[in-house]
Amino acid sequence: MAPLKSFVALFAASLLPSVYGRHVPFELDLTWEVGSPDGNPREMIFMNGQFPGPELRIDEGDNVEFIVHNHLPFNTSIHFHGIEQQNTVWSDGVPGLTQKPIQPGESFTYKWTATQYGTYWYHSHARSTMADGLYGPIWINPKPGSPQPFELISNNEDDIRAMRRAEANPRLVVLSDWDHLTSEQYQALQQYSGLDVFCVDSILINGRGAVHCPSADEIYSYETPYLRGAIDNKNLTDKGCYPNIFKTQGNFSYDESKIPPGVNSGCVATKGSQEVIEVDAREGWASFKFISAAFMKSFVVSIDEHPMWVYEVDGHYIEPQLVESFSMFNGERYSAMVKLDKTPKDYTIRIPDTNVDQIIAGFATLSYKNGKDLGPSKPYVNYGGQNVSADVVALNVKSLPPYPPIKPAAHADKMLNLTLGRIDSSWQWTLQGNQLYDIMANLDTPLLFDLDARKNLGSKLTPSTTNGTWVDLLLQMGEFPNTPPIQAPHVIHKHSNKAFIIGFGQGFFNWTSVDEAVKEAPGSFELENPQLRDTFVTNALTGPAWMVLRYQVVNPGPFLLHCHIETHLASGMGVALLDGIDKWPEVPPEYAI
Ligand SMILES: *[C@@H]1O[C@H](CO)[C@@H](O)[C@H](O)[C@H]1NC(C)=O
Ligand SMILES: *[C@@H]1O[C@H](CO)[C@@H](O)[C@H](O)[C@H]1NC(C)=O
Ligand SMILES: *[C@@H]1O[C@H](CO)[C@@H](O)[C@H](O)[C@H]1NC(C)=O
Ligand SMILES: *[C@@H]1O[C@H](CO)[C@@H](O)[C@H](O)[C@H]1NC(C)=O
Ligand SMILES: *[C@@H]1O[C@H](CO)[C@@H](O)[C@H](O)[C@H]1NC(C)=O
Ligand SMILES: *[C@@H]1O[C@H](CO)[C@@H](O)[C@H](O)[C@H]1NC(C)=O
Ligand SMILES: *[C@@H]1O[C@H](CO)[C@@H](O)[C@H](O)[C@H]1NC(C)=O
Ligand SMILES: [Cu+2]
Repeated sequence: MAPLKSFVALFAASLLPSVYGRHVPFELDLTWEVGSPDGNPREMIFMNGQFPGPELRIDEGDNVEFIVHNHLPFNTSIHFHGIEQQNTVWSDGVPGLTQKPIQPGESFTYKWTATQYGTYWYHSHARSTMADGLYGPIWINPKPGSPQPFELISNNEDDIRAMRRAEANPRLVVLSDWDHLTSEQYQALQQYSGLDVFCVDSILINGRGAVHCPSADEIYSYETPYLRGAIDNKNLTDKGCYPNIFKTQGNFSYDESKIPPGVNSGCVATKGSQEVIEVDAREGWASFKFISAAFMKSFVVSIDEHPMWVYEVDGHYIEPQLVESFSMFNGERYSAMVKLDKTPKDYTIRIPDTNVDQIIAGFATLSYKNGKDLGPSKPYVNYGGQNVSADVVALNVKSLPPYPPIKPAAHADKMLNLTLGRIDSSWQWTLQGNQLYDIMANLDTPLLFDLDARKNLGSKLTPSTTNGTWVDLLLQMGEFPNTPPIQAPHVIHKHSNKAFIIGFGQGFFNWTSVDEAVKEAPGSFELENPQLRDTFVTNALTGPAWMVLRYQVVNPGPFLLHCHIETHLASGMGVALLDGIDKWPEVPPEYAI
C-alpha cells in the first residue's frame, strides 16, 4: 500500500539522527511565589524564577533529560505537548496513566528523544495547575536537509536565505490567559455554584499583560450578531463576560449568588506591563512561533500592518498561506514568517479573544531597531477579535495541507465513537457520551504499571487498539438533555503521535462507517493531503456537528485524548487510549513505581 509506506518511511527517517543525537540536560526548579503578570499580585508557579518557563531549544534527534525539582506546596507532573514520546511513554507526564504525581520536595527526570522538528511546549498535567503558570516553550530545529516550504513563499534567493536564517533563530511567543483566582479556587467555584465559569482577567503575551476595562458602550460595539444571539440580546458584563442564561449554562440548577464579585463582573483596570519583541529590518524576515498556553480562551493573532505567511502548524510544515489574522485555540501552535519591510517604528501585536466566549484582548509591541516615534500603527483586528474591514484576510483553517504532502491509509481498521457534551451539571463535560473521566483516578496505580486499575475508569473510558493498525476517532458534538443545541468549541488534544483530520460536517454522523460516509458524502472528506495535527478544534456553534480523525498506532502505551480547556478536562472530558495494548513496553527499572 503506497500511501502507508510513505508515511512509515517518513517516520522511520526521522528516527535516524537520534542515534547521533546530543544529550541535552534541562533542569527546572518549580516554586510557588507571588507574581503579578498583569499588574495584579497573586501566588503562582515560577520555573527557575521565571514565568513563562525557560525556552527549551534543541535539534531534531537530541536526547532530552528534563529534570524537575518540585518545591511547590502540592504535587505536580509535566507533559510535553505534541512530543510523541516514541518508545518513552513513561515520560508523557500524565498522573494516573504514566506516572505517580511528583510530591512536594521530590524530583523526577523525563527522558525523551526529539523524533520530530517543530514548535511544542511543556506544561503541568496535574489537575488544572497549568493555569497557575506552569508552562514554557519548546522548539526543535529540523535536521539539516529537511524540506522547508520557503520556495512556496518567494523565488528570490536572498529572501529564501533570509527565511532559512529566520527559521533557524525564531522568536517563541507564548500566548496565555490569566485569572486572579488560583486554579484550585476556580475549579472549586464551579462545584460550589453549579455554574460553568469561563471568564478570565487578562491575556498575556510572554507572561506580560494588563487588565483592560472598556466602557459598556465599547464592549457592546464589539459584539457580533452571532454573540448577541448567543446571549439573547442581554449585555455582557464589564469584564466582557457572558450572562448566565439557558444558552450558556443549560437547564441545570445553579446559584449565581455564590459567584463572588470580581469573577464574572467587577473589572478593575491595572497598568501591568507589555512585551516588546525587537526586530532588525536588516534581517529581512522574522519567524514568530506562537504557542497558545491558554487554559480557557481562544485568540485571534495579528501584527499591525504586517501580513504573515503561516507555514508551520502544530509542529509540522504546511503549504504557506498569506494572511493578516488567524485564530488559535488552547495548545495549538502556529508559526508565521513575516517580512520586515515596513517603516522602522513600533507596531502593535493584537491578541483579542475570538469573540466566541468573552470580549477581552492582550497587546505586545513589535519594535524595529532604530525606529522612529511615528504614532500608533493601523490594526487589522479590533478589541473584539473582529477584522476592521471586509478585505482583511483570515487564515482558512479548513485547509492546511502538510508540506511535503502525506497521505493516511485509505481505510481504518477500527473506529472509536465519541460523543461530546454536557452531562449532570452545566460545568461537567464528557468526551464519551455518558461517562466522566476522573483525572484523580489511579494516582497510585498508573495504568502503564497496573492495567487492572482500568476497572476504576471502565472500558468505555479506556478503549484499546492494536499496534500498527489505523484508527478513526469520530467526534460527535451531540444533543444532551437540559443543554442548548449549540456548544462552544472544544479543543481535543491527542497525546502520542499526531492524527489526520480527514472529515467534518454539520449535523449528525448518520452513516454506519467512515467508509460509507466517504462514499456518500465525499465533499466532507479529505484523504489526499489532510491536516496533520495534535490539537483538534470542534465547531458546533450553530448546532450539532461531527469530525473524523485518523491515526496509525505506532507507539504502544496509555495515552490521553482530552479537551484542553482546563475546566472541561478537570470535569471529565477525556478518555485514555490504550494504544497497541498487544505490545506494551517493559518499563525501565529507573521508572518503576
Ligand atoms: C496530589 O495532590 C492532590 C491535591 O492536593 C491530592 O488530592 C492527591 O491525593 C495527591 N496525590 C498523591 C498521589 O499524592
Ligand atoms: C446594554 O448596554 C448598552 C450600551 O451600553 C445600553 O445602552 C443598554 O441600556 C444596556 N442594556 C441593558 C439591558 O442593560
Ligand atoms: C471581515 O469583516 C467583514 C465585516 O466587517 C465581513 O464581511 C468579512 O467577511 C470579514 N472577513 C473575514 C475574512 O473574516
Ligand atoms: C508498533 O507498530 C509500528 C508500526 O507498524 C512499528 O513500527 C513498531 O515497531 C511497533 N512496535 C512494537 C513494539 O512492536
Ligand atoms: C429548558 O427549560 C425551558 C424552560 O423550562 C424549556 O422550555 C426547554 O425545553 C428546556 N430545554 C431543554 C433542552 O431541556
Ligand atoms: C441524520 O439524522 C437526523 C435525525 O437524527 C436527521 O435529522 C438528518 O436529516 C439525518 N442526516 C442525514 C444526512 O441523513
Ligand atoms: C455513535 O454512538 C451514537 C451514540 O451511542 C450512536 O447514536 C451512533 O449511531 C454511533 N455511530 C456510529 C457510526 O457507530
Ligand atoms: Cu471542552
